[in-house]
Amino acid sequence: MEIKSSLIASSATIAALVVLLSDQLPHAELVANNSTFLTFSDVDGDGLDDALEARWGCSDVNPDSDGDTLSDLDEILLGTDPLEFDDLIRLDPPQATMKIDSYVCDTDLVIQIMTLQQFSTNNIRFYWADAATFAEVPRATLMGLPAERHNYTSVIPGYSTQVIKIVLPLHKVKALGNMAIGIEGYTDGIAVGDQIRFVLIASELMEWRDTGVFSRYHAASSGGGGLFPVDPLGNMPDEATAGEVCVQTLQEVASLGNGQKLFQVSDSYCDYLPTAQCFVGCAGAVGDTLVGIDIVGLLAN
Ligand SMILES: [Ca+2]
Ligand SMILES: [Ca+2]
Ligand SMILES: [Ca+2]
Repeated sequence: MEIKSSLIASSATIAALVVLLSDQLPHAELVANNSTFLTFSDVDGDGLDDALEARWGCSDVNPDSDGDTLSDLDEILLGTDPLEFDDLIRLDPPQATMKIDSYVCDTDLVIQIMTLQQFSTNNIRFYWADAATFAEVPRATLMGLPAERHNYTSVIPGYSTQVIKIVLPLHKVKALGNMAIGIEGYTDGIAVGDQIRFVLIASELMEWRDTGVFSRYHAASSGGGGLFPVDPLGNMPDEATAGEVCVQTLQEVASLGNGQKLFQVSDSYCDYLPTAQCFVGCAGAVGDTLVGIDIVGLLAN
């Protein structure tokens, strides 16, 4: 894996951002005012940074890990398994899709927003919430963040993919404890959105998805998702077995209001993923409950 850095924001931009944020303290919790933009490299150029390739178990030197002509990024946006050969002819017609993922790089939390589109994606809005606060990050603040945008061709006729990366200071995100980051926007004129829920376990930031990254490890009926480390490099709590990752199936059991939902762990085990690590702490008891914040649900209401 390689890490790259580039200087994005000018000192004038930073000064403007600091002034802006002094008036809008809640958003300052999430906004970087550093001038560096540190992310993992995307060595094979498929739109997935090496840290995310590792999370999916994809090759970081092969843009199409399973050789079915769909790129690893295409597959994640389509919801197909990038490690299982798919027959392009038999695939369901693609839909406009927006997904968000994150990983830790040095002192940054890199937020990667990915879209599958025929024409364009616009009007992206960015939200965060903890147990007490629900806030939209003002567009001017968002535009001032260190960011990168790339477009990729897709093997799906008429479609392309777009990746936007934003960096946030990791320590600020951690300071919020259990929280969520959500995005919404319009892809080909269709409203799309996604969210990441974060949980702090033994001071390590964990990402928690109802479905998605680890869903291929679950039976379709389980509604499964996973709880897994955001940091791909280590400093993990309670590592039990190198080369494995904690997977939990979470069932929604109640709505607590204000965007908070109660989930129950209905299955919990360790499974293999390259470079991932298993946690004693999160291979916890089936029946445990967790409170999660549902930004997508809040926006839909
Ligand atoms: Ca890649
Ligand atoms: Ca790849
Ligand atoms: Ca493929």
